[in-house]
Amino acid sequence: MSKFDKYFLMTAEDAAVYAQEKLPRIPWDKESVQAKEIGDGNLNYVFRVFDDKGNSVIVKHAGEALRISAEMKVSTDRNRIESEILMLQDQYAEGLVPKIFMYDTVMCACIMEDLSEYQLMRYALMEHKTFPHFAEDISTYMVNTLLRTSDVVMEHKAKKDLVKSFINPELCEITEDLVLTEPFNDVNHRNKVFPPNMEFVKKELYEDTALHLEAAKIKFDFMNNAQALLHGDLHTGSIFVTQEKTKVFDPEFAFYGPMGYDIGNVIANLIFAWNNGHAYGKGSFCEWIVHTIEEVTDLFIQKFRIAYDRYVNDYMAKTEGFREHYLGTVLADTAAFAGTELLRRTVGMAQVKDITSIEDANKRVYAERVNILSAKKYIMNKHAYKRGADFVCTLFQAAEEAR
Ligand code: SR1
Ligand code: MG
Repeated sequence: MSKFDKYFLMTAEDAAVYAQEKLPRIPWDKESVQAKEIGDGNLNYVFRVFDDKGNSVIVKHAGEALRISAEMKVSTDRNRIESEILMLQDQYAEGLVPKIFMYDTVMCACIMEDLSEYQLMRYALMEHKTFPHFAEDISTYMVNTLLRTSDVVMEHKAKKDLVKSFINPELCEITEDLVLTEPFNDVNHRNKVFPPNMEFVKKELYEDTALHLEAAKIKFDFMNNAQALLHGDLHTGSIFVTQEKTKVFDPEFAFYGPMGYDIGNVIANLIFAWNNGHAYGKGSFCEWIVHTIEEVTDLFIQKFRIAYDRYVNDYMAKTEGFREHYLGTVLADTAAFAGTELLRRTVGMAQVKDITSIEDANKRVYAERVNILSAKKYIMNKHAYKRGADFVCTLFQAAEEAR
C-alpha cells in the first residue's frame, strides 16, 4: 500500500516522497531530499525534487482544476498525453525534448529530466538575450515531429491509431474557445482588453465581419484537418533554451491537427518578443528576432522538402507537384495561426508577459496594435506567405501603420 495508490493533489512535500518512491534507482540522499514548486503555467503543478548529492528530477502533476481559473476543470488525462507524446517525440526529434523517466495515470503525474541549467525562452527573450541555435533546432523539431507523424509518411492505420490515442477534446476545446472564437467577439465575456485600446479592438476585431469569416474557416481547419501530431501550444513558455541547446516541453495540448498551428505559434511568439524589444529600445535584439523569424520559416521549408523526399511513403503523395502543393497549404495555415495566436494573446484571457509587462502605456498600446494589425494581414492574406521574408515584411508594415 502506498499513499499514491489513489489520486490526490500533491504538495511539494508529497512530491519529494513521490519521486523517491517511484524512482528508487536514483541514489537519493534521504536526509536532504526536498521539493520546490516552480511551475508558472496556467494549468499544472511543477515540482523540482532534489538532494544535496546533486540528484534532481522534475515532477509534473495535473490538478483537477486549472491554476488560471478554479472554475475551469479539464481532464487530468492531459498528463498521460503529455508523457506519451514526449516519449514519441524523443524518437523523432532526439535531444530536443526532455526525457520522461516514468508516468503514472493514478496520480496523473510524470517524472522527467531536470533542465535547471536551461532558461524558459519567454523570460530569456524578455531579458533581450539571443540564441544562435534556436532557428536550427526548432525547425528540425517541427519538421521531424510534424511531417513524420503525417499520412504522407506514416502507414495510414498506424497514423489513425495515434489520432485515436491523442484525441484531446477538453484541451482542444480551450483552444477552440480562447484562440479561435473569443478574440473576434468576446462571446464569453472574459477577454482582457487594455482599456486605451478598447475602441481599436472593437473596430478592428469585433466589428470586422470579413475577418470573422476568415476566422471561422481557420477554426474549422483546426478542428477537422487531422494532418500531424501537434505540440498544440508551442509558445516560448513551452521552450527551454541555453546558448547551445533547445528543449521543447509541455505538449499537453497535443492532438492531430494542422501543422501550421505549431509553426504559426512560434512566429507569433517571436513577434511578441520583438514588440517587447522595440518598447525597450533594444535594436540589435529586434534585428535578431527578425532574422530568426525569417530563418525559422526558411529552414522549416528547406528541411521539410528534404524530409519529404526522404520519408514520403504514400503512393499519391509522390505525385509530381504534390509536395509543393502540400507545403503551400502548411504555409498558409502557418500565417493564419500566427494571426490567431497574435490576437488571442493580445485581447484574450491568457495573455503574455512580453506585452503585459511593458510599463509605458503608450508603448503597450503601440505593441498591441502591431500585433493586431499584423495578425489581420496574416489571416486575411494567408495564401501570400511563401517564405520568411514575407512574414517579416508584414510585421514591418504593421509597425508602420500602428504609428
Ligand atoms: C485555460 S488555459 C490558457 C492557456 O494556457 C495554455 O498554455 C494554453 O495556451 C491555453 O490556451
Ligand atoms: Mg503550457
